[in-house]
Amino acid sequence: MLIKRPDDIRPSEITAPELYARRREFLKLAGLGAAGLTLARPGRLLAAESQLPGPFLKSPLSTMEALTPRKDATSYNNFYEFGTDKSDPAENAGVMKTRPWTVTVDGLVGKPRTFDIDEIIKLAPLEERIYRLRCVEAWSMVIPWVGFPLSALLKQVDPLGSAKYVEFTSLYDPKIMTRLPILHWPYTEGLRLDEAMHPLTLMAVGLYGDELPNQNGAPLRLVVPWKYGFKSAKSIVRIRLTDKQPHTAWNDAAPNEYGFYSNVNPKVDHPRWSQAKERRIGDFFKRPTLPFNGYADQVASLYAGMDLRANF
Ligand SMILES: Nc1nc2c(c(=O)[nH]1)N[C@H]1C(S)=C(S)[C@@H](COP(=O)(O)O)O[C@H]1N2
Ligand SMILES: [Mo]
Repeated sequence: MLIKRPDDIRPSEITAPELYARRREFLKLAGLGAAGLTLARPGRLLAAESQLPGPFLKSPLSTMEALTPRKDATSYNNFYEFGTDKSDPAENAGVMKTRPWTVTVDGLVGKPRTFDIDEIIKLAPLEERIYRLRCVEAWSMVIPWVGFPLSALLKQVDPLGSAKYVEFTSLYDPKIMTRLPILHWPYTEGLRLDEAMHPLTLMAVGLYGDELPNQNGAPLRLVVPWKYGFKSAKSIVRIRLTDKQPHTAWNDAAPNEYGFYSNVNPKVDHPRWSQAKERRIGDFFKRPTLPFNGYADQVASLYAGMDLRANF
């Protein structure tokens, strides 16, 4: 049960009459008429602060669960480049410049290319996708992302038959980021190519109808909803297709604690704590953690025949 505090309600959530009229005009222009069901909530449609091209398609892949308050999703973060406390990224990430920004997509591809972020944003229609995010630290949130399937970006560069994995590299700028030797910088993550091409795998450029705040990984971050949160690399500058399993920051730092696959698995405990339950941010009581974070129907077949205890 979510009760909004006044300071959680943003101007863009309050639909002024003139904005509402403009929205109806817009729908007419877009030929969408009464198809409002497929669009994002009215109050978000014309969010003045968002530079993202809308309207956002409402994804049928969204969970119907109550959203985590925007304030929590943007102030309780993990982004170790900006500090290890949950409040550090919101306090420190503001100095990161997210324009101009380029993302190089290369490696085992037919057409390697460096994209400008504003080009990427227009590659595919943006969708609002509400996903659960389950952190390995046993807390979770429900976040309305704005983004597009990673497959739409990968198709632009023609992956070669020899490509088996995808490596994601985050920005590392020691002038503005921590030099703490907890992880090897830059932060990297990796997926198998079939995981990367799965329709649930999202490249996010926004949340709650607006552009991503820096602390959430602006201007482009990965979201893989059936894996622990740390798989979802933030502020990505490079995506490389490879034939070998990529190194990943957490696996390199503590291989016995963080595997390459990192599928949410309530039966495989972290060496230092149980993964059977999780605390939804804002809730008092813990709830059981679901296999693959509740996305088993869609993704379990990717791992048919694999021992998910050994491949944790
Ligand atoms: N570059 C980078 N990406 C990162 C991290 C990080 O420290 N650095 N933390 C990860 C972890 S542990 C989680 S749980 C999610 C948190 O995303 P959020 O802050 O948007 O909720 O980002 C992931 N992506
Ligand atoms: Mo995490």
